[in-house]
Amino acid sequence: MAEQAACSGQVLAAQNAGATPRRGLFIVLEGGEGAGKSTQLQTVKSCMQELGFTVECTREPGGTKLAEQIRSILLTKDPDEALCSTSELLLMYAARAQLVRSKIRPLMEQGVVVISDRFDLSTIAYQGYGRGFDLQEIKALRELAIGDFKPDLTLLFDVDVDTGMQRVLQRSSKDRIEEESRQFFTRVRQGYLDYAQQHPDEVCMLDGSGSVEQVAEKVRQVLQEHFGHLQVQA
Ligand code: T5A
Repeated sequence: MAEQAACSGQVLAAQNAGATPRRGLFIVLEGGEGAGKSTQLQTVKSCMQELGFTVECTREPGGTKLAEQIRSILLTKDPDEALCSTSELLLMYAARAQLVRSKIRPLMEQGVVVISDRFDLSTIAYQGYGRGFDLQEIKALRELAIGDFKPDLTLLFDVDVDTGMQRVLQRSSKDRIEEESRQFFTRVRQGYLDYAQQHPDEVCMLDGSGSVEQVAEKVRQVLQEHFGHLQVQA
């Protein structure tokens, strides 16, 4: 029920906007650790291809040569020097500014559908709610880094913190941020839930606790509802 309500505004907006997109689309997958978004990236990609779109996938932080170097600083724990939270926040936006300008926007101008594993909502959830940065300060940095650029649709995969952490624990190694506490990830999840509730026209929340195939089926339904009516330009 909440899922349908969260999605309906975006469907109407797309229909009212006319049948033929003049540019590509930008679709983002979001969620806390182990929510299953990277697993569903392939579902989103193949579904949009089946609808006739040319698709490119990327990720945050990263996605370009320079932004991947920033990712490495962000996610690799340095035994000699801790990365401070302010540097972490600024590096997230440095990577994002680079990715939007050198990859996402140019691809969209060619009519490509760009799908990203994480984007700006991650910063609100992790650095805002998780680390405690003021959301207005984050907003000011966002405007500097990417202006008013935002996704056409964000799919938010939601699982409870324990389920997500259990899934991640099964992996052999954790990155620097994955080593944070359960309380940190509880705040991150709250950040996602608050944003989704406040922006139902931007975010479509999906229950990520079912099997991979059950979640994939919901993803296909949502994409069909949002983009199935669009005509792909030759
Ligand atoms: N970050 C990022 C910030 O702090 N601020 C920012 O602004 C940005 C952009 C990125 C890190 O950077 C932080 C957030 C992150 O900590 P990452 O390597 O990209 O790091 O890692 P994550 O995005 O967190 O990826 P995860 O792999 O942890 O989470 P996913 O992508 O949600 O989960 P996924 O799909 O890899 O699945 C995890 C495990 O669960 C299984 C999978 O097989 C896998 O083993 N799984 C399921 N199991 C059962 N049922 C399902 N439905 C399942 N779906 C997946």
